[in-house]
Amino acid sequence: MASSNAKALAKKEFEDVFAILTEEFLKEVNSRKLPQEAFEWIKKNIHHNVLGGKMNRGMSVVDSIKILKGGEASNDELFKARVLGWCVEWLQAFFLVADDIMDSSITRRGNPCWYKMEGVGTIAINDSFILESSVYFFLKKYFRQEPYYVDLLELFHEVTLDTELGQLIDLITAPEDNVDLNRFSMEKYKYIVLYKTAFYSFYLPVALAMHMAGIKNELAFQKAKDILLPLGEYFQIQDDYLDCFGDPNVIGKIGTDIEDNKCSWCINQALMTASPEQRKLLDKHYGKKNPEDVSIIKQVYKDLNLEELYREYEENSFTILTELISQLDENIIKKDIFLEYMNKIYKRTK
Ligand code: DMA
Ligand code: MG
Ligand code: MG
Ligand code: MG
Repeated sequence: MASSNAKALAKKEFEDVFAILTEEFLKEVNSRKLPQEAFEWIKKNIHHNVLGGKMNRGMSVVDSIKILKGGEASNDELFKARVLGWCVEWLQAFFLVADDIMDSSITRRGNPCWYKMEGVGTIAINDSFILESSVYFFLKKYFRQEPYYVDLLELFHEVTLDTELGQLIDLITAPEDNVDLNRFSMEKYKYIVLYKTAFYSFYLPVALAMHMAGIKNELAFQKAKDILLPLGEYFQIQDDYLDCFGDPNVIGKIGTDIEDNKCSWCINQALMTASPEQRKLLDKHYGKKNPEDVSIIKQVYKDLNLEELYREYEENSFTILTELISQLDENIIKKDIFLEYMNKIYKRTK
C-alpha cells in the first residue's frame, strides 16, 4: 500500500489534469463564438459540479493502470489514465446534477446543489447534458488515434444506459404521492443499486484501465465485474446508511431518502424485522416531508438496531469480498486492483 505522501502526490498529479481539461473544453466551446455570459456559465457549471468530491472513481483509473502495468506505466499512459479518470468524474457530475433535481436534494459536497444556486433552477438540466457531452469531447481529443477508442466509447455509452435505467427504477419505485412499502424488497433494492451505482462507480473505472492496458480477454472483464459489482452494492448500502445516520457536515449532503420514499437499504432492513406496531408507524410516516414524520422513522430504525445490523453487514461484506478477491487467478487479472479499491471505502464515513 502506498505511503500517505505518495498518495497525496498521486492525488495532486490527478488534480493538475483538471485545469488542462477545463481549459481545453472551454476553448472548444469558445470556437463557436459563444457569448461571454455563456462561457462564464459553463466555467461555473464545471467548477461547481465536477470538483469537490472524493475523486475515488477517477483516481481508481490511475491506480488500476499502475497495477496493470506493474509499475512501468509511461508518463503518457499515466496522463491518459488521468484524463479517463476525469471523464468518469465528469460523467458522475452529469448524473449528480440530475439526481439532485430528481431527489429534491439540498446540498452536495458541502455546497448547495447546482439547481439550488441562484439563477440556475431548471437550467441545471441542460447543464447536466453539457457535462455529459464534454466526456465525448475529451475521449475524441485524447483517444481518437488509439486502437481501443471504440471500446472506450461503447463502455461509456453502455454504462450510462445502465445508470439511467437504475435511476428510472429508483424513481418509479418511490412515487411521492403513493407510499406503499409493499413495493419494496431487498431483491428489488439490489437490482436498483446494481444499475444506478455499481456499473459506473466501480466497473467503469477499472474496465477503462483494462482497455488502456490492451486487455482483450473477455474472461478478465467478467472476473472484474464479479468483484466490482458486489463492491458497488456495498458502497451504495453505505451511502444509504449514511443518508440516515451520517453527519451532513462530513458527508457534505443532507439526507432525503426517508422524505423521498426511497427504496433504501435502511427501510428494507427495517421491514424485515419490524413488529406489527412498528410496521404501522413505518406505513404512516415514511415518504413524508415533515421533519416530525422523519424523526419517527429514524426512531423506529434505532429501536430496530439498524446501526448494529449495519456494522454486522459491513464486517460480513468485507469478509465475503476479501474471499472473492483471494480466489482470483492472477494470470487473468491482478488482485491488487480490487484490494486497493475496497480498502478505500471500507468503513467510510463520507
Ligand atoms: C446515486 O443515488 C446514484 C446516481 C446515479 C447519482 P443517490 O441518489 O442515493 O445518491 P446521493 O445520495 O449522492 O444523492
Ligand atoms: Mg440523490
Ligand atoms: Mg437518487
Ligand atoms: Mg444516497
